[in-house]
Amino acid sequence: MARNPYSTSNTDEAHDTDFNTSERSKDENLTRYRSDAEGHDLRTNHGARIADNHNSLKAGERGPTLMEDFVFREKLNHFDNERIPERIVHARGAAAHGVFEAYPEAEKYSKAAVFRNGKQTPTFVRFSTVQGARGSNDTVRDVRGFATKFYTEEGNWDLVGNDMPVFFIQDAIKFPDFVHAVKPEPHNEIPQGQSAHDTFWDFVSLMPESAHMVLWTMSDRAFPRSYRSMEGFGVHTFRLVDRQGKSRFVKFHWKPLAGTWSLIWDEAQLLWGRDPDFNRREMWNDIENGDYLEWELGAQIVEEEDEHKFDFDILDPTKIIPEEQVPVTPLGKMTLNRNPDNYFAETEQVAYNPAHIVPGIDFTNDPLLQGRLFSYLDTQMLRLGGPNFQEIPINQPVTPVHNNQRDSMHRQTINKGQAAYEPNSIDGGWPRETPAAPENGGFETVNERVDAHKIRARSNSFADHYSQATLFWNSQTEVEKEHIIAAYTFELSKVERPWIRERVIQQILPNIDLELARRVGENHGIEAPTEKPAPAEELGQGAQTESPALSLMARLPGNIRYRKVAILAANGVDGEQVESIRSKLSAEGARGFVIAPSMAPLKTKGGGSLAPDAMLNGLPSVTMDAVIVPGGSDSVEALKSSGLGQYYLQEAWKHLKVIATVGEAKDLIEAANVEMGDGVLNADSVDGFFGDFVSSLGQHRVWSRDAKANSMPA
Ligand code: HDE
Repeated sequence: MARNPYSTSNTDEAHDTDFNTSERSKDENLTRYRSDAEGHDLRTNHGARIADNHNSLKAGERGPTLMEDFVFREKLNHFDNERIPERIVHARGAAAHGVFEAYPEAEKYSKAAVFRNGKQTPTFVRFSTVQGARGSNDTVRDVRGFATKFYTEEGNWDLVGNDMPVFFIQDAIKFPDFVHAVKPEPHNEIPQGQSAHDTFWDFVSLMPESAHMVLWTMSDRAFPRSYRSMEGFGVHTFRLVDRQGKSRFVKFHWKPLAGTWSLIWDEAQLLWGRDPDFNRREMWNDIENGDYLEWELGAQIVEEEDEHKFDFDILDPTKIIPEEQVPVTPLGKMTLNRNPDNYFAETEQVAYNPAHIVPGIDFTNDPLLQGRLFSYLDTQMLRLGGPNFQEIPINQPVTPVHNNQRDSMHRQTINKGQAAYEPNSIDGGWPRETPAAPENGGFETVNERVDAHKIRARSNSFADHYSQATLFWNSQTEVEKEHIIAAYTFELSKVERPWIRERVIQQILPNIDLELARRVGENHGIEAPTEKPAPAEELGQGAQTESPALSLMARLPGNIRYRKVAILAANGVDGEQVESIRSKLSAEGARGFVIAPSMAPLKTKGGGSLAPDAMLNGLPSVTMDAVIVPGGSDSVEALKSSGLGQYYLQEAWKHLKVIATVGEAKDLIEAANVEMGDGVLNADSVDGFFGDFVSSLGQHRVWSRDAKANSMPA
């Protein structure tokens, strides 16, 4: 069993080496804290067995409860104190354990143990939304947090990133303003989990540096279909330091091996009601089913001497480095393969901090990153109740931890010895410093020369606020552009003050693209200017006008792995077809769910019995990626006469999903008033459509249907 990293047994060795750093090392470290009640007696917190957990101690059967009842008092007292403050941002999250395995290439750039060729490092990843409360919805229009704790053999490295590569502001001093503006408004705490309100648009329309990131959040990236289909980014420029001490600038990327696919807005909104836990539930179920989530970690690597060769400042967190200018070098692969045992103990109590780095990784002077280095520990003191939260099992490194930090609330470690200071000659001089080294060394900051005046100002190199927003806009497909126009239109429709809407349409959007401003303006009856109003330095002059990698469509997987497909069925369904559909789907790595009017076992056409997985309103079409309706005339008739059956197809059609029917199931399409063609398939056998079904679903949706989708009343 792995040792408790806080255990105090000193050795005379120069380095701590007696610890386990296998893939499972974090799991083994957690094992000692796991508690399983099976076979155990019910006891109080001080260990006394409880004889009656149903009745408090009273003065007579109908009398008052007695103060003396320690069993009652302790139980209520603990319950009354169960809650801790939720995160000020990123309150709603879901997490999973995994493992990161380094590729051979990685160790060329960093001496960190996590990047040693083939090295396996346990990880714990928490995905989150930003704006909403802990109990809000998963599929809101928002940024997603993508925070990874690597339990490396040299200490924890936290890569606390997002699913979008840029941020709203350039300097951390504006973070409280930004968060106050985006959070529910202070007078009535409305709206929850959304940016569609006055204070958000007021702030961002007064802060042109936010234009690029706001544009990302108006795209369909703002509601990922699954965590597994989401990119991740470290956002800031960091440094990797190799064994020779050479430092290079890097931007970290998580590339999902499943490709990138998102929800669309109407679907995302409906999911708030149909399944507010949509993303977390899917990740949980997929992991339980062995369908693990996988990403490649990559880095865009920039030699120090190339720092100034770009037409933007690489320290500006509102900028990307286009992948066409610096390609992403893969460094390793992460697989999320184990659900937490306990949400509170692990997902809620985990504390990420961008300041947690290890030798071989370093910061840059990005002013947003610099501010973050202060903020996380500070907020965690309040949230987790003092400085000893590093001892909470999920936060412990797999390395031993020895230093002279002592005491405070809830200290668990029993530090032996008398000398809680260094240097000392009483406890043999332990614990001792470790000099920096190519391997197993102490942390050494990159020896960057900083020679400057103290100044409270923004660098001129941060003045360009629009050229990359324009680059993003130009890189979207027509469908993506339409969705962005619809998003600005919708969001601004929720803004009550006309001058804020006007400011966005007349002073921000035209600087990104005149046509974007015109279209959104048209939908609001506000005239957009015909020339870009911002000063030349804010418009910038991005040398690159298009970056295909910025389109979600650039990484459509082409296959149907992990897709969830509804198989609509009622009594009389052709059972053989159901089985054939299911097995063909699973051969492609997708999953079929039999969805029926009720949960009663279905009688199939051939006289067999089939257990439904869910009811029509239990797994509605918004929770599925595609729909197949097998034949069997009684089944088709039953679905036709059900409002929910027809609605299933209408909604799926509206959301651009592939719909396939076998034989007489075509009647359901007609009854639902859904047009054939454009991803609505029919054949006499499952084989007859399955190839087309796979190629359409491999594109995630039937994009060619987008222009007419709004004609469907569903
Ligand atoms: Fe955070 N951020 N942040 N942030 N952030 C927090 O720390 C902060 C920023 C991110 O799953 C807080 O423990 C400042 C960028 C994630 O537990 C807090 C600034 C990026 C998470 C905080 C930023 C992030 C947080 C709240 C501007 C992407 C959730 C609770 C300088 C690169 C981690 C907590 C989890 C959480 C501060 C901007 C990512 C208040 C001051 C940029 C994924 O400390």
